[in-house]
Amino acid sequence: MRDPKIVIIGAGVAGITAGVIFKQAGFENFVIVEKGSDVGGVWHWNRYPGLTCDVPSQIYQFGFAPKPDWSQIWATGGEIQRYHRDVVEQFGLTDHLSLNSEVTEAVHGADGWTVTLAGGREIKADFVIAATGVLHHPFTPDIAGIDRFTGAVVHTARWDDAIETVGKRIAVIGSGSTGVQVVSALQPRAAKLTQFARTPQWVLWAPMGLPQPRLLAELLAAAPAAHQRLYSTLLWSSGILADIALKPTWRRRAAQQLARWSLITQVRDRRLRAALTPDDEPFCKRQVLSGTYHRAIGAHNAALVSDAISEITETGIRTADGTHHDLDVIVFATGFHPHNYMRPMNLRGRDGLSIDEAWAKGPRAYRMTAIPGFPNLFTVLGPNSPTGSISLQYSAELTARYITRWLKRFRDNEFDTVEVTEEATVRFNDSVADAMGPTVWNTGCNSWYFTEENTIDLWPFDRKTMDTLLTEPDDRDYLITHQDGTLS
Ligand code: N01
Repeated sequence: MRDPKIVIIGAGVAGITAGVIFKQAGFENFVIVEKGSDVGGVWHWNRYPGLTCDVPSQIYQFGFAPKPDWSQIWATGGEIQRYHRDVVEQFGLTDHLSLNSEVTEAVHGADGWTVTLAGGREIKADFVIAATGVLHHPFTPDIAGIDRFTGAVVHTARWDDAIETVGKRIAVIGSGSTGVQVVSALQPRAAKLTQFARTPQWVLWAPMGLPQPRLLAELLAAAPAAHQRLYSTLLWSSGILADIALKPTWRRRAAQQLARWSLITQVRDRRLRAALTPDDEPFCKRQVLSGTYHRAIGAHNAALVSDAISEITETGIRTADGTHHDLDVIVFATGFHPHNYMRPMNLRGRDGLSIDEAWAKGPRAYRMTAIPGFPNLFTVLGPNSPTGSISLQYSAELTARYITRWLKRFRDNEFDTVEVTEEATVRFNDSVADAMGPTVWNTGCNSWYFTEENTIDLWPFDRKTMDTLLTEPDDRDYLITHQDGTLS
């Protein structure tokens, strides 16, 4: 029997899940290295005003850590961050954590993995689990004059509480989920709020500030079995969301009509409504939810600017039509580099193959978790993860359990290295490309779901298919080496 040594990179949803599932399966010899100063991943890095999860909290939680007493139906970022901290403590991960530990290099050699941290510390491991997340490299566009501005500049994913926004003239650049939330939060107390939204997005009305009834919390706390049933029911009913995304049925059309209806009923001003009307279909991009945005952007102190930004000056932003907008604060709600995953670290697999070489044509993996050329390395919430159609926590738990199958076999001396084959990866990615055809994501919008190679980096199957693909590894899809050098 061997005791596999495991390095989990990242202490967000994926890393915490991997840690808990490994522990529950009897694997204790792991360290979770995290570049941030706290756990939580996006919920640690994102602290902008108005941050609220757009997935109801009774389903945006780990299956193994039900929380009965969320204060809102859609919890705020701060409460979700505290939940992650509590889970880490409750499930005994604290001693496994190494915070402020950025991995700069992970190299596979004859004696397994060597993981190097910024500062030079090396960790040897039998397995590396890349749980590095999707939305964690902020994207700031390179707009001419950006360094000239004398006011405050901030990206939403690196919010600085020292920035004064009350009574200020604020620009918010971007109209995605983040832009919509931050506009709603800052508008009421701004002197003027101008949103630069070169592409409007459909905003589906939802009462995001709705409190979760205290009685419900008490009932769920008193009856854990009922809580588990509620979670399972919510998981099951979220299949409707996957169905809307995957198939062009009446359900998709009805949901799209709701988004259109939200705009028509919320925005009476015809010019503003026209400016807020997207060209693409609702749900093509990650659907934005808000109960406050349309009111905020229509307020007397708010303005929507659709013209492209031509430059940033010392005192504001000039748009392509020549108008200068005087500003005190510029907020970039311009999203992320979503397809970086574990990069820019120097990750090298068999024969020195780098992840950049392996992903020269875009990020790809087998069933979200294995990459050809990288033995004993798995991703949790890797390429093609179901952002926005299936619970991420559920997907991470399923993937982590799948990985434990390999850990058990390694422990039992059944192999030394395991690496997915190129053929199996191509086969899987071909099936993904085929299944993308009828999805709503493929109806002609420009979203962050697309890679530079024009593939859609999402999960185009339902949850049942995910269960099937990630329950038991299929040895035929893997190259397995044994201690005596034999291959199977
Ligand atoms: O980022 P985005 P986001 N000039 O990429 C604009 C999750 N999330 O941070 O569309 C002007 O969607 C860009 O314009 P365009 C959620 O999955 C979840 O808002 O390229 N504008 C776009 O409007 C979400 O989908 C929660 O024309 C420029 C915006 O920036 C994902 O994060 C909350 C520009 C970027 O939108 C990302 O959302 C928040 C330029 N040069 C986020 N460059 C939850 O509640 C870019 N833009 C869980």
